[in-house]
Amino acid sequence: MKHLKAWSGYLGLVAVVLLLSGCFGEQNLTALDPKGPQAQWIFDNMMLSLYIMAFVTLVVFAIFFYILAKFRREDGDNEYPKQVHGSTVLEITWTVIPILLLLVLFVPTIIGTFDFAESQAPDDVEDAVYIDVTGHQYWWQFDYEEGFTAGQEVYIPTGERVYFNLNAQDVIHSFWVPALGGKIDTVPGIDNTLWLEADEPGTYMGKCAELCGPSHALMDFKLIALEREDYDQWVEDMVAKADVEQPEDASVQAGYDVFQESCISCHAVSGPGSASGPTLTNFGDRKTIAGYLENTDEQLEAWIRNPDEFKQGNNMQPFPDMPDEEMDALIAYLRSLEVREEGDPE
Ligand code: HEC
Ligand SMILES: [Cu+2]
Repeated sequence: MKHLKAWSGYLGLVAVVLLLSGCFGEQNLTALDPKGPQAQWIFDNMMLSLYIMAFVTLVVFAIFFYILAKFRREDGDNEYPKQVHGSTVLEITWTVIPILLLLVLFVPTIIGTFDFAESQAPDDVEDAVYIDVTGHQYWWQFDYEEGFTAGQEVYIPTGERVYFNLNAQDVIHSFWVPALGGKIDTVPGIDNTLWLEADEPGTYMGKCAELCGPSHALMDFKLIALEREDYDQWVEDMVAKADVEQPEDASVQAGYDVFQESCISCHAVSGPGSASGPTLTNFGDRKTIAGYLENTDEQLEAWIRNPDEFKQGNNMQPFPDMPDEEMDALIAYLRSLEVREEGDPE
């Protein structure tokens, strides 16, 4: 009975793990369900090493149990069997086999590692996308060649390699989109490079994968892959939006004034952006606030009044005493900062 209980406990644990891995799968936050060629490559090699390990384990255990059975002491065995010391054949065998197995893993690993760090598209590819990534405590900045900046959400076209040049402003972070490929550190003063490719349009979760301070675990971002023509449209809209200084819509003028007064020192809404806070050119399109809070008006107000409640140790100034009508105007203005329309492909 006791054993049965212990076993049902283990089974329960397995069920929970399976359930949890299910949730991760849905948010595209798993390396076990690859959505691009690089992630597929990593997955295949992981499986290869798993099969090799399983094979070695099986062989070793098979020999082990065979020997246990064969050399078991029988009734009447009162003497030591013949003792063997050293065997050149065996020594060579168990040295050569692991070398061969390691070579099988080594060669593709080296080829892949160099391929992933490729920083330039081949000459015959004309309109490859290059994006500069900067890690900050605790948010991500994405600078596009077209002269605009996005924060927290990076847009790429599907079906082609997109080249990232990665850096950090303060401490070491690590850029990781598990469903699309390998992670790479972003290091102040050092340029690291990585390309990623998404097979299908979709939203892929990203994480900071290097402990970088108290809110490290909340340093999430999203990679949004669009078909090439939708992506080109998005770039065009972002370029147009990044040129706008004054709001086009007079109803948000009051909020714009509050923003100019209190927020513009850290947050750009146009041009190539700033480095002290996320650029908000398309904040209205964000699925989340600060990478992880649902983007609702209530959450937005709570964030502006006390960001530290959500992300401990972050570098935004709190505005606990902002009058309600200023807050409402400000939120209306922030909502107007969008380039995507309802019905645009996700
Ligand atoms: C001292 C600089 C500073 C000031 C002033 C400031 N912010 Fe921030 N803000 C930040 C930083 C830094 C972050 C990123 C926080 C994080 O995620 O770690 C941020 C994040 C945000 C975000 C989330 C952005 C995103 O991409 O999801 C919003 C919205 C925001 N701020 C609004 C405002 C508003 C509105 C004001 C003015 C009332 C303001 N901020 C004033 C520095 C500032
Ligand atoms: Cu980080």
